[in-house]
Amino acid sequence: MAEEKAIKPEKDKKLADPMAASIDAATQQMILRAQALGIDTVFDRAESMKPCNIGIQGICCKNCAMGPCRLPLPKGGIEGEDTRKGLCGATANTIAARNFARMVAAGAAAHSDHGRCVAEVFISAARKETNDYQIKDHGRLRDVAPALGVATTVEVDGVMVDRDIYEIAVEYGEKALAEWGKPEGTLDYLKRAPKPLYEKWVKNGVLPRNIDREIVEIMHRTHMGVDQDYKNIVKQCTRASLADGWGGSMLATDMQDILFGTPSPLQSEANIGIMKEDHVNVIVHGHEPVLSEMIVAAAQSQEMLDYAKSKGAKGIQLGGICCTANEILQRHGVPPAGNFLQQELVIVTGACDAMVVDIQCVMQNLANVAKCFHTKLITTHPIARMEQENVIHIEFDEHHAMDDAKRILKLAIDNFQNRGTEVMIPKQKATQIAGFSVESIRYHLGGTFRGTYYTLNDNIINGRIRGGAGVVGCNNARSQHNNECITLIKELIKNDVIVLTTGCNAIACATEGLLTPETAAVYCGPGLAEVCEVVGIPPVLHLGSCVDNSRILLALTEMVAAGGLGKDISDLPAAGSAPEWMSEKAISIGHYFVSSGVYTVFGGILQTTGAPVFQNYLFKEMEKLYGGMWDMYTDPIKHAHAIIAHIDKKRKALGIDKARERVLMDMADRQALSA
Ligand code: SF4
Ligand code: MSK
Repeated sequence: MAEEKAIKPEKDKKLADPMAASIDAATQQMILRAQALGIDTVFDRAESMKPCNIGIQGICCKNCAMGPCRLPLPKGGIEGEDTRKGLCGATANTIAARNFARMVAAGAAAHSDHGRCVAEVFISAARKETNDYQIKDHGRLRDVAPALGVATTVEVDGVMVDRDIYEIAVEYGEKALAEWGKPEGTLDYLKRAPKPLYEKWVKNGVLPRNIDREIVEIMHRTHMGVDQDYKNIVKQCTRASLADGWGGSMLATDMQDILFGTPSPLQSEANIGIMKEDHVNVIVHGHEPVLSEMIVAAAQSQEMLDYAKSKGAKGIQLGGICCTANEILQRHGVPPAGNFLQQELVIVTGACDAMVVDIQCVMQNLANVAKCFHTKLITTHPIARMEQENVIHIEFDEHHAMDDAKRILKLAIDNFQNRGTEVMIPKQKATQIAGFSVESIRYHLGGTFRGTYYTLNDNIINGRIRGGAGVVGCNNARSQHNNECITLIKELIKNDVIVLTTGCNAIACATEGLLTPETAAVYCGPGLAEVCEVVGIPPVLHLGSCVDNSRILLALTEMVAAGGLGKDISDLPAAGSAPEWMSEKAISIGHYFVSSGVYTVFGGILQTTGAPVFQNYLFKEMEKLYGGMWDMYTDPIKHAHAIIAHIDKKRKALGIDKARERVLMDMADRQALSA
């Protein structure tokens, strides 16, 4: 029982103010409960540990044992020459650029290694080495196969016929996996980008050669005494981040869609209140959907349902945290129980019978919180284990995936009877529509011209929709949970900016009820509200998990292809944003968006402020190379208006700045506009 195992609150320990820590009532309630039980959470730890003032500015180097070398900005700023240097002579620009590059490398590695694992499962399924996974979405495979040079038809007796789908899958899977380490050439998927963007990458010499090489090269270049030109380091950041966005992440999304189905809109719920007192509650957390897909299937099996009933439960309630949540939400409607900062709190309910984690964004303190309750914490991935003794490791293997999933579920079901009596599940949960993809947006916003992004572009040209913003990323305990995300997005949709969202930001939107078509009438400007009402979509479209930011790249590419809004992504009235970012993956995402021509604004602080010349390169000079640039705003309203100002600048450049009555235009008219 929770109270028996709880740690006594430390005297004089600083505790978070729940109201200041989160805007979400369920979160506030669970923070209070944790504090009453003497269980510390990330919110309390953020009170007692403040960030290092030099590290946060990006100007601490620990790349060799002569350091750490710390280069604080002089009080009053730098006048004249910046003479700061480390023992080896590394300047503040070099140090900050190296630190930034290592974040890109870690982020790109995380996404891409996830993609590699999916590729391996994909190949097993294609070769029929496992019965648990099939090639599910044949149409999607046929659509993307040519991008890796895989033929979908074959000549038989002089006639072109469809190739066997499993034959295509084997060749596609093997070519996909080769993208991580091919010895020659450049990544095949880069050619999916608009031609002018691809040409910019060629001109600037940044086409990634293979995924692993670009990440390794960052680690080499940032080793002591190698690359000491911040511009050259940023160039490698571009290569590695493109290898993530247009490589590892995009391949992961495609292969997951082919294996598990391309998402299409569905209804679900979100927040801790999705947990049920009379059900076995199993929470999956992390990023890779390969195991969680099996857990979903196992939880729906009669065998498991009967077993749960035999132990006194009414059923099995699955829920998710972080991006594993988004993966099983978008394909099966399984509701997320919360986002990154809520992971400890679902255990604090006392009703979490098992939490199953895979990779990324999993707090080690989960083990300490689980120890205070009956919760079984189960790690499943060979590269992501925990040192605490109460953690169970059940290693997942795609060759007996269903058996692994059932074993995990049985553990959870057996544990149902061990619950204490002090269960407290907050009531809060909200309805959401999730599961948008490039394909479903094309369908919903394609109007009578379904098959293109015609209607979306047309509504931007006629001014009903002012522009678009991809608002993505994490929560960060240094700011009020969900506040920056929600304040920013409400301001954007109020100003007729349609929002595409992924990751924990999407879960924040869901818990705040922004992912329903009805939201439009309450929060949107008149133009966006009208479009949402006519089409029946929410003003904020949930596009999935962190690797699914690749969907946003392709949605922008579709907008360029549909015509009327310029010739490149950088011409579009669109922007990117990560208001509550915390992960290195967000830096890789931000950099591939910037390098793809997107003005990208981060909330909180970027660890670049201690090196103003380097920061200026990211914030201003990069625009000359790729058309996109970084920016940073702590205030979410100013953040929103920086995006709106950028959208208006692009509208003006396109000649569509004057709001106009909707005019029906044909393709020639729209092409004339972009000429
Ligand atoms: Fe200091 Fe240079 Fe070593 Fe960095 S690489 S810790 S700046 S001596
Ligand atoms: S999970 S990377 S906290 S979005 Fe993708 Fe959320 Fe950020 Fe992790």
